[in-house]
Amino acid sequence: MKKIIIPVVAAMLAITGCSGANNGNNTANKTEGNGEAPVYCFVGGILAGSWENGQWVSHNDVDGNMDENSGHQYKIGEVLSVDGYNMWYNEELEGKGDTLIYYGGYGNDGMDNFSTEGEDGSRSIKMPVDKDSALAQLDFPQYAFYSRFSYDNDNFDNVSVSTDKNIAPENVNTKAKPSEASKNAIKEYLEKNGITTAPNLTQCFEADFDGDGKLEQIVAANTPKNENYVPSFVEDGTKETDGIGSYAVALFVDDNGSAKPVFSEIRPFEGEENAYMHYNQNIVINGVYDINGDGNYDVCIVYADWENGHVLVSAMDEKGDYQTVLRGNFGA
Ligand SMILES: [Ca+2]
Ligand SMILES: [Ca+2]
Repeated sequence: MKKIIIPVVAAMLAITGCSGANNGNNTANKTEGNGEAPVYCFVGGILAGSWENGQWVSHNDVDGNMDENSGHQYKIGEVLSVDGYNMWYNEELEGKGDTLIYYGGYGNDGMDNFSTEGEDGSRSIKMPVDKDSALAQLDFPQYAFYSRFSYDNDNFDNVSVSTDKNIAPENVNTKAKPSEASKNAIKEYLEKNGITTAPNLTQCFEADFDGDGKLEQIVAANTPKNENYVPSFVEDGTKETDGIGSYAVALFVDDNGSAKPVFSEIRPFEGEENAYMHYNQNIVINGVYDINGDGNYDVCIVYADWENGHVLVSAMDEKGDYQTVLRGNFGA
């Protein structure tokens, strides 16, 4: 079990010169009653949900429902009555943002009355929002609401959380070379699901994620595509469809070579008529963190599809299987 290292966070904040890091004004972060502040989590600029009262609360349904009103409706006063969001990128703390910046989306008309317009047409709201204000009573937009916490850095919408705790597991190699076991695991997993399209590993994270002294890998794989993002099997104009298809998968590969899916979207190719469905299908792992501080790692994912997509957090359950615990939807 790893320990949370708050001094490291404080030191990094000091180095990056962020305001609000050490002002001791964390009262807005506390819930009345149980003392543990909720941890709100944004992945790829979309609110995925929170960890509160000992459980995950998902912004949209985790079962795949793309309905705009699915899931948990947050209030602005919940999400923005904190003193800021710590922004993580590549397993490191980039800084803390005390302003929500948004560019559009659904259902944000009310927010516009309380936000400031920037030169680029974006709008911003300074945190913490007064919990008793009219703004705090508004609903937080539930679908396709893209936001970030700083103008200064392209990485600042990667993974953002409302906790000051260190959420990065120790010694994560984000550019690890996929092991033979990982390569085999992806190949076998695709074949087991009827896909013989060439395996194409796009990311590999390596660490002792479970604290047993041995290294595990989390690997992502996407359909091979050309420079125009067209899946190679579509471009080939193949009429042969057996076993061909697009995929976006992430596997956890244990040190003994056994693998478990962290995320899996597999789509068989059925010929020209459904070719477009394969174009944008893509998974990116934005990071592996411990958002709720329970010692188990939580995989933060952005999955894009043809006309929509979602961000999600996948966490290991008591049986050792991965389940989507947080999800936020976006798209047309
Ligand atoms: Ca291990
Ligand atoms: Ca965790």
